[in-house]
Amino acid sequence: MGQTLTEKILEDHLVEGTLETGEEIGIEIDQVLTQDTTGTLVWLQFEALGLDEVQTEIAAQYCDHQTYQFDFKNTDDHRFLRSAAGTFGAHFSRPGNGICHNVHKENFAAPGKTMLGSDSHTPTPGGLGELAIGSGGLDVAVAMGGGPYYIEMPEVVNVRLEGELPEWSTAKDVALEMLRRLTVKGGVGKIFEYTGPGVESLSVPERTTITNLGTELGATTSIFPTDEKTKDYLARQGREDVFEDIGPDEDAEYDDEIVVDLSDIEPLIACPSMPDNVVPVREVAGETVEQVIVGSCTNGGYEDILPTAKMLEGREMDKKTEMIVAPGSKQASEILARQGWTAELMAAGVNFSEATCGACIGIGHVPASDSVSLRTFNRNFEGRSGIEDDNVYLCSPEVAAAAALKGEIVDPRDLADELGDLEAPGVELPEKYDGSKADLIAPDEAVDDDLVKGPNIGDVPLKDPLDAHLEGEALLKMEDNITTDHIIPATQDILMYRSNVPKLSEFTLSRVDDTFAQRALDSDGGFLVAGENYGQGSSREHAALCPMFLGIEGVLAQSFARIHKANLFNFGLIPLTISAEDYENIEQGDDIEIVDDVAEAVASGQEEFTVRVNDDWELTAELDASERERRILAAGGKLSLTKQQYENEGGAAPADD
Ligand code: MIC
Ligand code: SF4
Repeated sequence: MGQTLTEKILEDHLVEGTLETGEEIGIEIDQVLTQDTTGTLVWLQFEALGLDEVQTEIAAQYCDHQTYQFDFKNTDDHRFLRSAAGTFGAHFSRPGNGICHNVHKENFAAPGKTMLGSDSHTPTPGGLGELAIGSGGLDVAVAMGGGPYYIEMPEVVNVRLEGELPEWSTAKDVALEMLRRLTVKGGVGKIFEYTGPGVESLSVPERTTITNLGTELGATTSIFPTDEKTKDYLARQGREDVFEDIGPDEDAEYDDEIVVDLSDIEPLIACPSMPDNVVPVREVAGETVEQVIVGSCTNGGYEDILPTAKMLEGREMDKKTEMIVAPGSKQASEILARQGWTAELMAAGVNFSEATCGACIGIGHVPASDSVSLRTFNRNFEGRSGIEDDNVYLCSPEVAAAAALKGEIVDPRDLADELGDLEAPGVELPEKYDGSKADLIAPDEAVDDDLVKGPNIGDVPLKDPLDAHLEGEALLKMEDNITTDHIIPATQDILMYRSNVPKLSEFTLSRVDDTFAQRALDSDGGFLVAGENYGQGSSREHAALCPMFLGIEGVLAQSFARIHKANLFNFGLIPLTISAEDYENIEQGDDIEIVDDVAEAVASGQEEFTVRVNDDWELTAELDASERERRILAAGGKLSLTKQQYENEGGAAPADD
């Protein structure tokens, strides 16, 4: 039987387990990526583990999320990250050089390699045939020290692309179509492998837009085979030498198949406030738009900004609308500037930002109250833009530029009819991606050889081993699809405490209930209750670490998002699955008691737990955990467990068993 591309790459990197769906496997990691808001904990944990040198082929530390450095704490984080990269042997990308996924794609992504990153959009280089997975920071620290990364072998789904995209339809619309069909939880436990005749019609940047947005489906990752287009892209980046011709066998067997006919795709838009709230643009046409932003790791490349420049060239934006271009990388800005496109955009009324995540997480360009903002980003979770009750729509750069011209949401095809001389810009790559590398510091150019920690950078707290008896109040009952942005928001006022867990914890779940953190501290622990897909979105391990710091013992939810569930194990919080009926019956404030001897039951592999509610009624909750995850939970988290193992093994290979 033939193999899928996923199976081929995993088999090449397999160090434990077999490639059976649902089985836990350990894989060797070739490349790691960290960024500024998760990276500080990565390196603090790397240090706490007693590791002293990066073991992966490539490790890259980017400073991209909070590059404006509004507070010395941000700048201290950046200085610490530079010192950690220098001390331990990672590449360092300076603030303003660009968003991690964009800069990584340009400089390091390579077909056939495995990669782990402490950011949920790490799958982006899947567009070049790299198997790239997002995870919590501790998993990245361990992988960087040479340890395997463990996951449950996902289902591999074949997304067969047929036909070619019509004019004005884009890769973003393909990704939005996937979200429309499958929803934000449709990809949990799955890897999407793109195949079929439609693949060759898409350029590498278009493919990476699709793999980037695969994260919003909850997928483990998404991947494309390589071909002449991949080779050509790498050659234009001056890295043809890393090209490998890889793809699935012709008779590869997949767990499932989805067919997407590209020729049926029309301009789509995700309405507030979930990426899967997708409709055709024409259905919401006419809505006044006050702000348009083109950028982010999804659509912030040269190839995304150029179409908007072509559309705006020689025209002026509507007077009601502001438009910001936030390039994904300095490489993109530099090439656009050299070619004169920056000036064209500016002349049309556009403002340029430095290359940063910024507005994507509410840092800068916060929309006005009661206004519509159209963004080419990947997430529009409520409040993420920096204002409660926001109205953020997600769309392609073409739809964004059309709205800037018209001052309202408009299908670009209709605008083209109206204007008569507006041509579909299509996709164009530069002859050479010849941006400067001045902002990328290689390990052999490092300027530091010791860690530099400012006063806001603290230690990572540890939890005690799991107790036999767990009891406490249901401190908060939440609905479906609670994101990690709800648990630990990423806006500027809060982001600057990412390296200071006690302070950051004060903001835990503040977006759902601002009395929560204090109530948790006062009640010395307790439980969280949630509906489906708890913890979707970002990889930030703070969303598990802060509840742990506040004394939370566990989460009872109908289902969990993949990365967050791994983070709950990593920080010693028990994730228990409950039925929809039991979820309905539990009330906030109820007393929750796990009747079993929890420490014993977790260690012995018990799957069903009896939970007594208010000493009145009982429910059965399930623990779906591998042996390794049970050991982590029992030890009070992965940091404690891995530390013990390193000590016992005298610093030997950091496997989790
Ligand atoms: C996001 O898009 O939500 C972030 C901010 O990039 C996060 C990482 C973080 O919380 O620092 C992610 O996607 O993992
Ligand atoms: Fe940055 Fe937004 Fe991409 Fe996250 S999704 S890496 S915040 S641009």
